[in-house]
Amino acid sequence: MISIVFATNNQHKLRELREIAGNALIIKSLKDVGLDTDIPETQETIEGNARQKARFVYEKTGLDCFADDTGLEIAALYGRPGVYSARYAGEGCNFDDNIKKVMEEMQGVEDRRACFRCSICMIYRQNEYMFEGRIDGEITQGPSGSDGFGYDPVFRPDKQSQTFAEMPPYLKNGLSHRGRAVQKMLQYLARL
Ligand code: ITT
Repeated sequence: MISIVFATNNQHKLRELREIAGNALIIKSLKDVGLDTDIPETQETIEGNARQKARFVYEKTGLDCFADDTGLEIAALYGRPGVYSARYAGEGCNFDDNIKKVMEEMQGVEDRRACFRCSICMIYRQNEYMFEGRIDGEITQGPSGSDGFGYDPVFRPDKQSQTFAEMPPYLKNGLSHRGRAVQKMLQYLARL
């Protein structure tokens, strides 16, 4: 059984990863491997940030690991919040602050198309791999639902009647940017 460290400080992502991977992988948290530190995230693309986070944890631990960087890209906002999704409403902001800012900027905007993009960088047996996942959808008029995290209450995937936050986790994970990127990673590992 493959054991791999997930280079994240986001407990919601960790929970989703364990749900998606099921019995296919043993996913260790940073805490499990005794790493209690903020991981730098200073790049200008989600791919760059995923790589930076995975390399940081690999350099500190020497263990097989992967990192996920995700952005919500809203067409009418020229791709924002994008790589700035975590701190969109400013330093120290929370999920509600970010949603509030997006709702204000999208007030009265007709074109509500958006997508989530997830980049995963995996370092496995000293080699580096990238996996991508994307889901298209739209920004709702207001938040709805209490599952998930981040922007889930205001994102409804195409062809769905519920926001990610209204869906049970297995449904979100079956459709989501992260679910798609992780499936590619699992398929790759299964072939090795
Ligand atoms: P790590 O870097 O420690 O993994 P983070 O929360 O900083 O955690 P990201 O930079 O990848 O992670 O994520 C940016 C933000 O995008 C995140 O804080 C959420 O607000 C949002 N986000 C990420 N994945 C999401 C998802 O599946 N659904 C809704 N929002 C999400």
